[in-house]
Formats: sequence, structure tokens, C-alpha cells
Amino acid sequence: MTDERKPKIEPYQGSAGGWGSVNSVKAILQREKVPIPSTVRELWRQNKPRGFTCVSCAWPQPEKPAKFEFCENGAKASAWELTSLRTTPEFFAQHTCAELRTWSDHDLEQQGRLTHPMRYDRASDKYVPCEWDEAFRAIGNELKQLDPKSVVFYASGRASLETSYLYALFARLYGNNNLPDSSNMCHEATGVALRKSVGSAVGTVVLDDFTKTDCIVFFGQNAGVNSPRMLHDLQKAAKRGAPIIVFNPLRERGLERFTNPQSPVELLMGKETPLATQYLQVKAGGDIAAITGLCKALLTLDDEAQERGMQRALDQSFVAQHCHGFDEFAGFVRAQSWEDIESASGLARAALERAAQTYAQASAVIGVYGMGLTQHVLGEYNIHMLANLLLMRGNIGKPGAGLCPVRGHSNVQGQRTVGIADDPALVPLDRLAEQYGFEPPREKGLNTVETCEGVLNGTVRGFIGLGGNFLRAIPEQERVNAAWNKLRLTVQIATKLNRSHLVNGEVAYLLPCLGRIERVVENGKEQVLSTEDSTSCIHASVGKAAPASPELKSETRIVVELAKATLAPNPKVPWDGWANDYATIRDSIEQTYPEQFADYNKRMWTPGGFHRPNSARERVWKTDTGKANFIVPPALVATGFEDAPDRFRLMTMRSNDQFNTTVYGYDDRFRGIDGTREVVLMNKDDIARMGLHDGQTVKLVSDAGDGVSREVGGLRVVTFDIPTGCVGGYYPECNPLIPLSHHAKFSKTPAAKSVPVRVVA
Ligand SMILES: Nc1nc2c(c(=O)[nH]1)N[C@H]1C(S)=C(S)[C@@H](COP(=O)(O)OP(=O)(O)OC[C@H]3O[C@@H](n4cnc5c(=O)[nH]c(N)nc54)[C@H](O)[C@@H]3O)O[C@H]1N2
Ligand SMILES: Nc1nc2c(c(=O)[nH]1)N[C@H]1C(S)=C(S)[C@@H](COP(=O)(O)OP(=O)(O)OC[C@H]3O[C@@H](n4cnc5c(=O)[nH]c(N)nc54)[C@H](O)[C@@H]3O)O[C@H]1N2
Ligand SMILES: [Mo]
Repeated sequence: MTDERKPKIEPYQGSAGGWGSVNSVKAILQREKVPIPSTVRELWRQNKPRGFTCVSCAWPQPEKPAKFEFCENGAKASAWELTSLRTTPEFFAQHTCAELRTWSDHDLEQQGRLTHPMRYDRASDKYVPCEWDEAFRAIGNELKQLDPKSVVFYASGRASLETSYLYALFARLYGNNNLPDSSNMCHEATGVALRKSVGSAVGTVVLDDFTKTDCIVFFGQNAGVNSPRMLHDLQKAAKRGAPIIVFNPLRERGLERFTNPQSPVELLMGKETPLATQYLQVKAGGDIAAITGLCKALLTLDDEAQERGMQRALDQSFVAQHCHGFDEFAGFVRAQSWEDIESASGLARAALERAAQTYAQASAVIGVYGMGLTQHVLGEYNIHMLANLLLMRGNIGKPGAGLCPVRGHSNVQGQRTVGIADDPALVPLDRLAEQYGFEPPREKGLNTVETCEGVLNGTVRGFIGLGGNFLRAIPEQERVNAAWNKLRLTVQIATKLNRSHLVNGEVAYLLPCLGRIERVVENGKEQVLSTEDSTSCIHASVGKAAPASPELKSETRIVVELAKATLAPNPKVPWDGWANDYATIRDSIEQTYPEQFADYNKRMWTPGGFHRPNSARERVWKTDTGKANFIVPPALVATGFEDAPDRFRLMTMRSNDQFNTTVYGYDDRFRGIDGTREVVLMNKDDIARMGLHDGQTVKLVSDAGDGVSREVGGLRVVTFDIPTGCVGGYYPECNPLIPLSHHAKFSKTPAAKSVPVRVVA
């Protein structure tokens, strides 16, 4: 493939949204060569009560949707699925996997939708077409021969609740809890940390809280790019006068100002709403220190208030009634010097005090966060700290307040809800045992990092991927890639070709499936799916678009056929009944989780979805102490490594033109980087100090000190407004630099936002 892109790097002047967004949507529809009328018809149905839930992010759908309830990046994701381009058996006949491995991520997926089941032929190093029956039979035979403990069942976060429930059940009936998922690389730190802090693994707010909040503190989440529909909720809050305080190493345009691209008036008048009222460019890994500073300033305000006999800055009665460990935490905070807080956070005391003032004046505060908090060695403590901050003023479990982790994939939270978990403690195994008459495996399964370890040490022998691009999303890419083709079996269920499909086990199949926007017909009847959003609301999703190829099967059907080909028949497990009528899968889910899914088939049609109960929201604390816990962090810096003069903290980022490993294009509009992803963003002082110059080509070299050589070269130095000591690069291009051992302590979330590297000319 020839590459004719010309890099163009210059600051972007526009707001998020606006005409830039409208033009970008137009360009995407052209790029995917989709018929415009039918695509617009589909976009019209996006995130509507009888429509489909967007395949891009997990931001909730409002009860009363806008005319077009989609954003630029949602439109991109839909167009990506509705594309008229096709990756056919003829394509595979022309290219070996070795050749395709030299293509870029963008070029691979740009070939379009997979159309036909394919078997990998090692002799020719090519994929060849096969029949579905043959594939199911061969995979079933392989699985029967492998030790169940040596096979993993990966899930990427997009498949529906129905498919995910059956997939997890398949793994357990087969004999393991090896259910790693994309959440293991994403918000796993959230689940682990929030369970300890407040006894609930997910966020506590719903959409309505954004209409009631008086202040939002916003950590390490790039809403303008990764959950753009959220900008509407932020805009409304900003217009009501609610302050928004942002902590982010980069000045992300989407958090600074927004023009609603769906409002003709705003578009024509060029009207922008400023969003962030205060923007704090914290160092990557500096959030524990920053929040310690906020808490310290808050304690000072509280001391002063007490001295003067004024209203306290702490919600003393909430802390006394609901919390555990406050005194120890306050002791820790008081013991930290402002000097240490400033140097670890990179923020000035005065700025933190101002933010604390704003926080103290608000009666209901939402704490929003994303990968900027989770993907660090002390990622769980970042989240404990945010919870601590909210607890100090009783900001959990009241209207307009709470924790809002912004989830990634559109059904990643739901997959965990219905059993995709390597930790059996998170799954009602006894109920499954009774419902299906079998003894479920009780030992912990493999998560994503442990799967990689198993591939490296030879204990993992088989891999099934329900979507995703495992080999590109993980850390330690080169070593894991090299060990991958020693696997006996690899099966990929996918909509488009990606790099993970080009490194294969001895026996390998690529099974193409329907996407969520497409019509699913089983047994002559149209089927409905459902998903769970970032605020634990569950919605029906109805696909109507014509399938990309008549050969495609639904994900549910594929999972059912694989299970049938592998497992001995069990009269209590109605695989065919389920595949013929998805409503019966929902009945089974309801039977397993009666508290959460009561009246599922009916309530999923509620506009805005039905809300799964959340104990912390009700101020019921299912923790070890029965209270909400204040938790003291072990350090002020979350990176897990020492600073050294030439050691930088690399944060790996998403551009505005990608969905995870899917690279739609090369225009990171808001950051002003166009035509290339091979860049390293650096502060001008660091560039000068290192004797480099803007535009120079450098390589990044791992500085983990573990003796393993890891590097990524050919990167262009770009002068950028980023704190000194930090550099930025793109995900997934920079993934070879992340050691497998560099992950959050308890959840094993890879620490992709502070990777120790050196910059080498
Ligand atoms: N269009 C689009 N939408 C997506 C995705 C996509 O790729 N494209 N991916 C989906 C998925 S799976 C996920 S998980 C989410 C990801 O959405 P986000 O959580 O927004 O993830 P990132 O873009 O990786 O990084 C978030 C922000 O963290 C900041 N940051 C980095 N390090 C730190 C730090 O140490 N402290 C603080 N405070 N900030 C830091 C970065 O500057 C960046 O603005 O989006 C989902 N939605
Ligand atoms: N360095 C670094 N690494 C990271 C991150 C980071 O910020 N920095 N982020 C991490 C995060 S948050 C995540 S969630 C992971 C993402 O990791 P994954 O979820 O594994 O990766 P994706 O890129 O989302 O997967 C894209 C592929 O999914 C397939 N696909 C798309 N739609 C469908 C569908 O409807 N059905 C099926 N069966 N397949 C489909 C397509 O073939 C497409 O190529 O990456 C992680 N890796
Ligand atoms: Mo994610």
C-alpha cells in the first residue's frame, strides 16, 4: 500500500462540535462509500427508544432524545459498520497473512466488512473460505481435545447482553472462568476500587443527575472525542452556571468549549459555550497529589469555618453516619506538605485552593473520570482519592451528585453484569449451578494480563475472541505476538479484518458476524438485542440495516453453534431455543439475576432504559466495614516508578479519528495533528533540554529497567502544551513500549497513561 499522507501540524482554533463536526461526518460517509439516504435513515434511529444503541461509546440515551441523537464519532462508528466496502474470499486469495501484517491498522479495516467464514491455511499462509458447519465442527473437536483450563474466551465489550450471557455460560459449562475482557484494560481499576470504597463496582449517577448538579470535577476523560454526546449534558450544566473543573495534562478542546452541531442557531451564529471554568494541567500520574491538595484545602476551610462558628466545609453528619476511616485519612492529608503536593501534581497551591473553594460551595458534585485515572500503577488509588473527595461532602447517594466513571465500549459494563468475569466471586455460580444442573468451575480464571502471561509461558493453548483486536490492544505486543502462533487454536469472531487475525494458531478460523445495526432474523423472526450504558441503564436495541453479506451469522448464533459442537447435550440448556428466540435468553438472564432484570423483556423498552439498582446510590455500603471507606494512598504519584532526569512519563492517547485500535483516519482535529500518528508530543522546555528540535525524528525506548528491549521509532517530535516530564503518543502504535508487568496493582489494568520511556534522537 502506498502512503500519500502529508503531515500537517497546526493549532486548531475551532470549538468542539460546530461545523468541524458536520464536515467531518460528511467526509466519513464519503470515505465509507455508503449510500447517503439509507445511512441517514439509520443515523436517525441511533439511540432512540425503538432504534439501536450506538456501537461507539456507552454514554446513556436520554429519555426524550434529540432529533438526531448521535455525534460525529457515533456517526463514524455507524458508517464504519454500514460501509459498502467488503473483504471477500477473493481478497484473501490475493494476500498472505505475512504480507497483510505489513499493512497499517487503518488499511486493514478499510477493506470493509468480512463476508464469509474463513479457515487459515498454514501451508499457503492464506485464509481460505470454508462452510460454517465445517468450522463449527472443527473448532468443537479442537476444544474437546484441549484442556479446558488452557483455553480463554475473550470479549471486547460490544456484543449484546444476550450474546455475552451465553458466551460466559459456554465457558463455564466447558470448564473455566477464563473470561478476560476489554474491561481488564480499561475500567477494571474502577470495579476493584469502587467495591472497596463504596461497595458498588460501577458509577452511581444517572443522566438526570447532570440536570441537578452544581459542580462537576472532571479527571482524565476526553468527552469531546470519546463520549461526545456527553457534551450536551455538560453544555446544559454549564449554561445553568455549574462550574466544571478539569484535571488533564492536555488542554482537550472538547472540555474547553463546544458548539452544538445539531443546533442550527449555534452553528450559524458560531456560538460557543465555554465548558471548563477552571483547567488544571496536572502531570500524568499526578492526580493523587492533586486530590490530596483539594482535600487539604478543604480541611483548612473546614478548620476556619469551625473557628468562626460558620457552616462547616465538611458534611460532618454524613461522614459520621456513613463513613469509616476519616480520621486516618485526614491525618494523612494534613501530613502532606504543599511543597510535595505541588511538585507531585505539577499544580500550584493557589490553583488547587481555588478549585477546593468552588467544590466547597457546591451542594451536589459529580466526579467524572476515565482512562486518565484508571491506567496507572496506582490507578485504584486515583479512584479511591476521588471517592474520598466526594465523601468529605456527602457527594455520593444524593440527587445531582456521585461517581461517574465513563465506560468505554458500548456494552462493556453490561458484559460484566451478565457474567463475563474471570473472578468467580462476581458471578452467582450457585444460581447457575441450579438453573443449568452442572458444577461450575470455582477457581479464578485468567484476565487479560494473565492470558498474555499464559501465552508467553505456554499454558494457554486456545483463544476465542468475541470481537476486539486483542494483540493490538494489549501491552508487550512484540513478545506476545511472537508466542501467539504456538497456540493450537485461535478463533476470531469479527466484523472487520484486523492485526489480531493475522497471527494465528495451528488451527485458526475467522468467523464474520452481523453488527448491532443490522437486522437479525432467526427462525423467520426479527430479533431484538439489549445493552447496558455507563449509568447502568438497560435498553433494547433493534437492528434494521440489511446484512453486509448473506453469509453472516449473528454473534448469538455463532456462540450457540460453537457451544453445541463442543459440549455434551444438557436438557436444561436450550441452545437452539435461545438462538431461535432471544426473548427466551432474556428470560434466562432474569432467572439468574432476578433483582436486576425483573420484567426484563418489557422494561427494556422504557425510553432511556431501565436502571439496574445500585446500592451506593441508596447509601447502602456493601463494603468490608459496612460503611463508605476513606482509603489512604501509599504515595502521591501514581506512576509506580521513580522519576529520573531523562525518564519521561508516556501517556498513550486516542485521536479524534479512531475507535480504540480501529483507525478511521489520520486527522486528530482538536489537537491540530493531521496526516500522521507517528508523533511524540513534548513540552518545548523538554525539547530544548534534550537538545532536540521540533519536527525531528526520534525513537521512544522503554525505560522500565527490566532488561527487556522495547522501542518504537520513526516518531516526529511535536511541540505541545503538555507538562514537562510527560510525553504523549498514540495508542495502539506505542503499545510495544508497555511492559506486561506495568499494570495497576490490584486490577492489573495496564498502566498505559504513564509508561517509563526515554526519547532517543
Ligand atoms: N471516538 C471514540 N470513542 C471512544 C473510544 C475511542 O477510541 N474513540 N474508546 C472507547 C473506550 S473503550 C474507552 S475506555 C473510552 C476512553 O475514553 P477516555 O477515558 O477519554 O480515554 P483516553 O482518550 O485514553 O484518555 C483520556 C484522557 O486522559 C488524559 N490523561 C492522561 N493521563 C492522565 C493523568 O495521569 N491524569 C489525568 N487527570 N488525565 C490524564 C488524556 O489527556 C486524555 O484526555 O472511550 C470510548 N469511546
Ligand atoms: N496503550 C494503550 N492501550 C490500550 C488502551 C489505551 O488507552 N492505551 N486502551 C485499552 C482499552 S480502554 C480498551 S477497551 C482496549 C480495547 O481493546 P479491544 O476491545 O480488543 O479492541 P477494539 O479496537 O475495540 O476492537 C476492534 C475490533 O473489534 C471488531 N468488532 C467491531 N465491531 C464488532 C461487533 O459488533 N462484533 C464483533 N464480534 N466484532 C466487532 C472489529 O473486527 C474491530 O477490528 O484497548 C486497551 N489498550
Ligand atoms: Mo475501554
